[in-house]
Amino acid sequence: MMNVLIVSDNKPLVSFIQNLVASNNTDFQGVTIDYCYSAINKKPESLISLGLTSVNIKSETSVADIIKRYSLVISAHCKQIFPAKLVNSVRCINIHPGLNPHNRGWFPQVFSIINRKPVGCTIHLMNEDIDDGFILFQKAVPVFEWDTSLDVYERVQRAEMELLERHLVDLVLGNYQEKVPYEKGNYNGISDFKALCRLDLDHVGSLREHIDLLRALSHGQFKNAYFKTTENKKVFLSLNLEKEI
Ligand code: 0FX
Repeated sequence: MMNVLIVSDNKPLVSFIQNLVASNNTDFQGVTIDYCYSAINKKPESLISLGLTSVNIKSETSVADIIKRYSLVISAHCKQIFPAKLVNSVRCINIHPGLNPHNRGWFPQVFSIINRKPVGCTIHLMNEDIDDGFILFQKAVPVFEWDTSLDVYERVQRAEMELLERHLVDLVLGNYQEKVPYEKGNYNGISDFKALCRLDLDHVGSLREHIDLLRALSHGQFKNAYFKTTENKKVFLSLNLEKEI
């Protein structure tokens, strides 16, 4: 008997995993999977409707309980960073929407559109550093000149699902080779993202550079890029790109 905990704040991903497990139940015989969302999630309703319960992965008592009960913990886009105690005590796997070691951290595709580093998804063992650790499975996705952040993100999410479809059983059973990332790569935090959002209207650069910045900050309804009016009010903007057929 093996107990697995999946912590996710991403409805499409966790519902994909639940369906995968349900339709391949013979592969998961002897495996019990519990599903949780993180306690800091402010809009958990859709996750609760899938049967997920709340866990505070930062609480020492929750961590002690998880260590006792589970032999594998999977983060499928969890909002909380796993504490060192947890990753050093139980096998922890992260499903990350970026191509490690490039642009680890926040919103990898946003930074990849700007700095042109590769993007995709990575399933890796967790260590104490963010989005670091031995790589188990990866898939790169292309970035086109007409993509916004949302276009690339949707491509990455499809790639995550493809990898999970092929390898979820391997992850649970430990059927994989661990690859050491060939370099530490680079990391972007939320403050780097916020700095990009604050547009400097006097910035001088090529039009290509400016279009890249704006499309990297265009993601559906999110109000990311802005400039300030003379009355110190924010004006949000995003870019709409349409490639002719
Ligand atoms: O599932 P996820 O990609 O993010 C989750 C966690 O919320 C996040 O904290 C964690 N680092 C990640 C691995 O898993 O969904 P999301 O809605 O938070 O973000 C999805 C994309 O939406 C992101 O790549 C860029 C875009 N976005 C998100 C926010 C919150 C924006 O453009 N602006 C924003 O303010």
